[in-house]
Amino acid sequence: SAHATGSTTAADLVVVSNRLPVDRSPEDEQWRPSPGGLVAALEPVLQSTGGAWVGWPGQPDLALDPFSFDGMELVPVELSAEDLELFYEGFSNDTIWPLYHDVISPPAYHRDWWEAYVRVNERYAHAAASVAAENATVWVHDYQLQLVPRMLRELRPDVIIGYFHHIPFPAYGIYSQLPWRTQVLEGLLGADVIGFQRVADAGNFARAVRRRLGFETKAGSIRVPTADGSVRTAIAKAYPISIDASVYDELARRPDVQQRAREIRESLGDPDVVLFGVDRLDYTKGIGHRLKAYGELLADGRLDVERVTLVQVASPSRERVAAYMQLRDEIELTVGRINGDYDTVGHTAIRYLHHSYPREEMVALYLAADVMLVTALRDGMNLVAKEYVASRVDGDGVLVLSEFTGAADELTQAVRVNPHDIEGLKDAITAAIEMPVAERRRRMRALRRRVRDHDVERWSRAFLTDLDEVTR
Ligand code: GDG
Repeated sequence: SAHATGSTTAADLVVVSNRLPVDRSPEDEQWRPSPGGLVAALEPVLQSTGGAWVGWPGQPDLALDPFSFDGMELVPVELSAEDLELFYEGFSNDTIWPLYHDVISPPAYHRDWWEAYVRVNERYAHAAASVAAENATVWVHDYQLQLVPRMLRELRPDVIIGYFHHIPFPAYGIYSQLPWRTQVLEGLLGADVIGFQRVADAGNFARAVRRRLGFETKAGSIRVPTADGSVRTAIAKAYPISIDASVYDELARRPDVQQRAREIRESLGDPDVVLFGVDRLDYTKGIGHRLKAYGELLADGRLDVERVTLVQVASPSRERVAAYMQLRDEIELTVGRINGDYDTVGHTAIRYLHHSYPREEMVALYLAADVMLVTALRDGMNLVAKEYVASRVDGDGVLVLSEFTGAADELTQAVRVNPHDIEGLKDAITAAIEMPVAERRRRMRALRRRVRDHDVERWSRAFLTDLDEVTR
């Protein structure tokens, strides 16, 4: 029941993110909601407040007027092919992304990328300023838009501004590489509330502000001097994001989804143990480390392909960025070698899938997986870990979880790993496979309680409540 009609109104709540929460189908040109936790959490709030969402509609050089969709006002920001190359693929995904994930891949610093980042952030700030009502609340999302809070404050000193950072914020020793480190901090400090995934990220940010700008920070409050010579307070605090757990719970209880989970196991040759990994094909996710550990377990004879299969979904991501092309080549070479060495005619070591799947299929895969492998080298949160837990309505299944994810702060009953320690990772995988059923169930019960009680609705409420308490 999604109707798109042209309109413009002033909104009391405005969400700003790189992408609008809709996709236009190339076949029938109709807008459809893009599934995701953020949309699920914010859509009801926006609908009840008559809110607006500012973002890129997903196609280059598409000039569109604001339109209503599903009870929200959508405000498209136009990005040219050049903007996408310099601002999105360049500065966002080849400078900030690797730098903020502890330089797993070397960040590239290019002045023309930075100039595009400034120019495009200005465009988002103007779009938000144009749609926000008097004294509205504006909630800006993520690393592509770090300059928007300050730009927006200059354009619209009346609005309350929140910013949520979905990825890690690195230690100062790493952050300080950024040639524009001062401007980015000043950009973020335009917000009244600056939210992070983990307590450690908020701490890293506050330290960077102290070291770089010399502002006083105390227990998450930052004293920011203003142009008129007074001082205002910005809050830097952790709000760990989550998922709409009930959606996964309901899907996992559907008979057709459970039937599909059984079919998946059958089509894999009915192995005793299914190991599962699903990630965007990204160098932060530790897919190579996971494959190395698994390959060695097969080589050592500790695992046998007649008994065990690894299913790895690697969804296509950022395919025009060189580091991602190189990663894909590396991963596919490794998968080919392992399969060539260990496959039998009837059984495969790794079922590798470079595809994106509908959510039903994802949940069926979660249900089919005895052991879920999340081995990220650095990850803001990692929602896959939470989705696996929420999908295990049978109370079984083991989560192996990297300590370098935000999720590890919360999901303490997972089997914790340091993915850099290949021996430790191998031991964790075998421990997960051999874990007695009583222990599996005890751990899963605690994990499920955590995810159910801390869902995405609670996350957005916590953030918006803190924003509500800001006074101008
Ligand atoms: C960033 C931060 C933070 C993946 N493949 C398919 C598919 N997915 C879905 C997963 C999950 C989402 O994509 C991935 O979320 P993650 O949290 O695991 O990782 P990032 O994409 O890197 O997200 C991260 C997050 O923002 C939120 O703040 O947790 O740390 O890096 O929902 O299920 N979904 C479908 N088909 C696929 O093939 N349907």
